[in-house]
Formats: sequence, structure tokens, C-alpha cells
Amino acid sequence: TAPARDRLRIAIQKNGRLAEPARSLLTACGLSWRQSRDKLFCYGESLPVDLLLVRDDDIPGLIADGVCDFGIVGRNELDEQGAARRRIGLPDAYQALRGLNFGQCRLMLAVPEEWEWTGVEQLAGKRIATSYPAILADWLAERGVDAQVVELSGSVEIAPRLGTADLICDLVSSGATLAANQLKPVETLLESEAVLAGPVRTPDDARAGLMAMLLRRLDGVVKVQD
Ligand code: PRT
Ligand code: ZN
Repeated sequence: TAPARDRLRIAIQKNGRLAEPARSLLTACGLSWRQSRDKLFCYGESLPVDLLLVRDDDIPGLIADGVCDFGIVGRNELDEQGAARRRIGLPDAYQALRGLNFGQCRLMLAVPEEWEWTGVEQLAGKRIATSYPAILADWLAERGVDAQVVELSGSVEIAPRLGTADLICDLVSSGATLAANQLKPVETLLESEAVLAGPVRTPDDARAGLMAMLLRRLDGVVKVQD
């Protein structure tokens, strides 16, 4: 177990889609930081709450290892790493505590425009390119579909044209990327948004009170979706 700490650490994305909205949200909760020189760690001024600026992919692991207490990350990333842990028999190590009402997108299956989509049975024997192999494998298994998952870390949408896959499973927001690649969305695996992630067990030290306070402030600041 990680050692006791009297300051809270929150991991947020350093650069990218969630970086600015995550920082604004925490600022709206009354947090402020001394600008750090190395730009990885920001020391909390108004409250003992520090920021770690990292790649979004690292956030679930930082919570699992007890290095950070909270993180702001897409539900897609949190669920993928959670599903991957479960597939190798590891226990759950983090959970989504609050939806934050930004970073909305969908994890979807998309097929070449000329396909006539008749349902998941059509996927038998097909190759599906994705950066979300664990979520996709679970989804296929639940439906009893035997398809091949091709893991790609980026540029998933060009895989069908390159011939490395027959279809894709990727994040979609406006749909413009799919259209530009002559693909059409056919099934939604996950409705995602940025979430506040935390550990499955609250630490038993000064951080517990800070965590509860921050959750209360968040609930006052995040607008509920109707
Ligand atoms: O460097 P780092 O690893 O931290 O960043 P990253 O490149 O992995 O993540 P980033 O900043 O691209 O995305 C962070 C999070 O934003 C994601 O994990 C999602 O939770 C959320 N999000 C919301 C999105 C999108 N919308 C989105 N549209 N993430 C990615 N996309 C991509 C998608 O993969 C596709 O390539 O945008 C393209 C589709 O967009 P449309 O509008 O053309 O449909
Ligand atoms: Zn990433």
C-alpha cells in the first residue's frame, strides 16, 4: 500500500482535448497552483491539492498505484484499462466517481460506406482495427461473435483502406473523420465523457477530508445534463 500523504494529487491531461477543460473545472472548484518550471507537477496554493500533468493513458495506472488520488480522464480510457485488467485477472483499482459533462464522444463500430449493415452476425471472421481492444473483445464475447481484434495505437480510420482491417471501432464525436474516410457508424459500444476517477477505497489519512470536499465542490460546479 502507498504511504500516507497529507496533500491530494490530481492527474490531468498535459496536452490534448481534456487538458484545458479539466484545469478550468478545478479552478472553478477554488483550486489554484504555483506555476511549476518543469510543467509536470503544479504545487497547490489555495489548498493542499497538487496537479500532475500527464498523458491521459497514464491516469488510470497512476490511481491504481496510489501515486494520484483523483484523475480526470475519458470514460473510454478508464473502461479500456479496467477491462484489460479484468482480462488478466487483476482486481478493480479505480472507479468513475462523477461524469463531468465535457469530452463527450462515442466508441463506435464503423464499416465501409458500401456495406449494407444487417447486424453483429455480419462481423464473424472479420478483422476490426481499434485502440480499445479490451472493450471491443468483451463486447464481441457478450454477443458471441468470433471476429479478430487488430490493435492499432493511432490512425485507426485508415486501416480499412490500407487493407489491414475490414472495419474499425473508434471514438466518434462529429462524425467528420469517419465520413472523410468513407466509413459509416453502425453500433455504439460506449457513450463516453470526461469523468473524475478515484480509487476503489478512500485513503485513511488527511486526504479523505480533502477528497470529500472536492467532490462536494464539483457537484456544485458541474452542470447536470438534462
Ligand atoms: O497525449 P495524450 O495521450 O494525452 O492524448 P490522446 O491523443 O490520447 O487524447 P486526446 O486529447 O485526443 O483525447 C482525449 C480524450 O478526449 C479521449 O480519450 C476521449 O475521452 C475524448 N474525446 C472526445 C475524443 C474525441 N472526442 C474525439 N473525437 N478523443 C478522440 N477523438 C478523435 C477520434 O479518435 C477520431 O480520430 O477524433 C476523431 C473523430 O472526431 P470526429 O469529430 O471527426 O468524429
Ligand atoms: Zn492518450
